[in-house]
Amino acid sequence: MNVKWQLIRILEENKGTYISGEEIAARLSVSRNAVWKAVKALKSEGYEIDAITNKGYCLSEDTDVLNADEISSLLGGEAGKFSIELRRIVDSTNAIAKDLAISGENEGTIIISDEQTEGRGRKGRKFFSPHGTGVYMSIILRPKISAKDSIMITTAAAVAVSKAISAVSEKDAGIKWVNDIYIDRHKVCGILTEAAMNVETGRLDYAVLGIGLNVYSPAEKFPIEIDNIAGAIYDSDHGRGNIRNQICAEIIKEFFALYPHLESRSFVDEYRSRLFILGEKIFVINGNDYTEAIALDIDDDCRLKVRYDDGTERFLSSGEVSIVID
Ligand code: BT5
Repeated sequence: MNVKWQLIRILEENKGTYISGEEIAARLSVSRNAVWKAVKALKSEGYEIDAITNKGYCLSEDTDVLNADEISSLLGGEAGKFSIELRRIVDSTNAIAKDLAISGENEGTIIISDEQTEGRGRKGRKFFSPHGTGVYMSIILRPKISAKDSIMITTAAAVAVSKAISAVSEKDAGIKWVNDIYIDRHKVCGILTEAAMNVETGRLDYAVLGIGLNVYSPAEKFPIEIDNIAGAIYDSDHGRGNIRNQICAEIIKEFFALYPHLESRSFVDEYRSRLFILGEKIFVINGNDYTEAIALDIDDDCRLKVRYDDGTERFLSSGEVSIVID
């Protein structure tokens, strides 16, 4: 364990109170100068650490900084299966993970960023990914499934994220078919799975599972174009803690518990029970067409069964249409 990581642990244990440089140096068996250097490095990564002569160092109660070592430690015995790479700012974690997957990177490599400049959604849409408030994560997968089952990656992830949110925050997180997680009728998370098929076998060569989650609302509000849609687990003024690392670890644990069951679809009942749109009026979007319908159910392939105003019923596939809630 390097000095920086051991120092974070000590500061976390004493969060909100001062601990002297001398005591930290003694505990880590390093010089006070080495402690000071590690503090400086942590501050540059976003940790709010106060330093007062004769009192020492104090980590602000409101610190919530993403940290790959902390996520691994929260994964416990599972940690060895993953290689977690943390970035401060990237264009898109999915873009990076895709390049790595193409160059042969193993399943279980996870890219997490604190900010994205080109966060992407489906069909060329953008995913707003500001600094310090969310989690933007892409997981490289090499699933042994047929390409037609790839939607199951997204649906398993939707179950995993909603369970992880509820476990960490006790908030009720529901799924909007097919890839969005909502709290109080606001979108807090979007999921984008990008995959490549091996044309000879019809199976997936790799898949990149991208998850974007608003943990805190941004202090300066969401951009106007998504202000009505977007929400977050917590308001911007909510007290912070080690929440983002916990959520990352929970999502990884929950997703990889479902991952062996993509073909058996054993989690579809849970997906269905978390869908909050069933029985509700929705609009089916096909190109520029918006058609009113009632969402009735999903089948085992996670196609959405809807009834249109004229009484006709159809199964919609997520590749063809999107929906908006009323
Ligand atoms: C999604 O697409 O919601 C999938 C988003 C996936 C983002 C992750 S972040 C990590 C990884 N790296 C990436 O580059 N992407 C993935 P879609 O269903 O097409 O929804 C996009 C729409 O959501 C936009 O057109 C906006 O209306 C809305 N939106 C954009 N940013 C949002 C945000 N931060 N919170 C809530 N809604 C947002």
